[in-house]
Amino acid sequence: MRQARCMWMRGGTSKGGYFLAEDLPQDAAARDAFLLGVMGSPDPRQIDGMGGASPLTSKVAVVRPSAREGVDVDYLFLQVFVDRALVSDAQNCGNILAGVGPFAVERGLVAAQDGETPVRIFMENTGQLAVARVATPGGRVSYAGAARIDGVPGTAAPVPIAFRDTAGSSCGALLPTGNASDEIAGVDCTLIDNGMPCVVMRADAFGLSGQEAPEELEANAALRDRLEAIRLKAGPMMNLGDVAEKSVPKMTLVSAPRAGGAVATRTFIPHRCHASIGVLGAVSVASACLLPEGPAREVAVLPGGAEQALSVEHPSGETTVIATLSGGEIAEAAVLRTARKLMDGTVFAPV
Ligand code: NQM
Repeated sequence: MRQARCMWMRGGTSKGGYFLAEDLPQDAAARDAFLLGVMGSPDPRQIDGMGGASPLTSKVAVVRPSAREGVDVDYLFLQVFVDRALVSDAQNCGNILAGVGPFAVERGLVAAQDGETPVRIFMENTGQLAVARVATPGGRVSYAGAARIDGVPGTAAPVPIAFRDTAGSSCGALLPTGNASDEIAGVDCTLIDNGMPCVVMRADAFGLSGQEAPEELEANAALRDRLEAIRLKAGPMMNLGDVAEKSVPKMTLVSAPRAGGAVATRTFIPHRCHASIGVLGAVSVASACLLPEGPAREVAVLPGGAEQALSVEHPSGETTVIATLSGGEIAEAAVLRTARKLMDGTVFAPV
């Protein structure tokens, strides 16, 4: 049995293990084998591990003090696949990111201020910076508060997160093909990356309303096959190479908003349908809505102004992306998340 110090946290609408880099095996193959054991993968039920049998609850944050100027900590996100023996650093995660600030303060990597502590986080997966504000009344992390996010019951302390320069995080450019719209397998797609590579398509291109429940969409084998065929073609077009074994790009179906928001979404991540939407996924889809043309713009209702609060509707409510525009482009995107410490202790795995 191998063991490691670990904190289990909910970050936004995801959940996973948070580790200091020094507490994990330094060799990547040994680290990944350990994390598969921790989660109980590969197994659709993850019965022999901590994972929750969903990609949203089979996630890991590896955090270390940063050697970079003006940065507090470096954060590496790892997706532990549920039913495959695969650990991937090919994507970032803005939900798990919400727990990184509190974790860094709790582990003493960042000195807490009285009131609120900004934590500057370098996101290693994409080489970009996020600033999270952690509630620290009396110099201690507080998880209690009045902030509410859809997809999580109850309320908690707010963790506002700001992103800058996320365009082209993994694909090299906001629009890796240079186009707002490309046709793949007869479907009009926006291939976009503003923090998360996404393929954005109209739900009605698949004969859907865009309001279907995730379970109904997941049960639709013909839809899943069509989406995967498009995804495998989109990967190389987005400079992501062969994406057969990667969890990006995400596949988002958009339709007109129904609840007063900017756009309605259903997102495959990429094979399971998300219960809500990823944070950086929402930033990328909101960015697609702001393009002058393309499938998202065709259905979106935009609030207008230099600072636009774009409410991205999803199966369990909405995620608001505050986009600050400069010269028609998004200069900064901010989201409100919450996080909760669930367990602090030692986790074990057979390897
Ligand atoms: O897009 C799920 C999540 C995510 C990723 C996924 C995320 C993001 O909800 O920033 O948060 O798309 O795999 O945690």
